[in-house]
Amino acid sequence: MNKIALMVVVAFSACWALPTLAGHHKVADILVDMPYVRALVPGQTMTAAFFRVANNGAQNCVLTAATSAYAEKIEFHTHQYMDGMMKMRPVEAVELPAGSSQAFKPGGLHLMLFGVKQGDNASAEITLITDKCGELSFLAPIKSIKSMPAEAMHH
Ligand SMILES: [Cu+2]
Repeated sequence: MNKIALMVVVAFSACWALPTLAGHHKVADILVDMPYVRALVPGQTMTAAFFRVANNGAQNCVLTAATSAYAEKIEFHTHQYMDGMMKMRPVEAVELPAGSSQAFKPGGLHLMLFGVKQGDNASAEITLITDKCGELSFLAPIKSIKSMPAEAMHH
């Protein structure tokens, strides 16, 4: 009788302890907002993805890589003026300190997708990999960008 009573007590205390443990081991919250992938231009195999990523956790994170079944390879890219021209440059990693956010946007930091196959996908699942804050997968709709008005106006 005594043994059974003791086991019940142990089982109960284990249950009570669980929520506390979960709270202590919580990883930083990484959130992605408004993601989209630029639709492939016919004849091309690379494109870019854009979104806003925020670190709402207490831990500083570094985005170290991105993967997707939609692309053979993904790199972080940024734009930089070189020799009077805007050029894209690969970046090894993107720092995401606690409480900060980063915009991946046209003309700035972006995800470069290589080896993309033409298809009728409506969206692409992308996974961001961090050093200490785990991985985050999100669905990015594929949007076609219409003709560029700024270019056309030069003629
Ligand atoms: Cu690029």
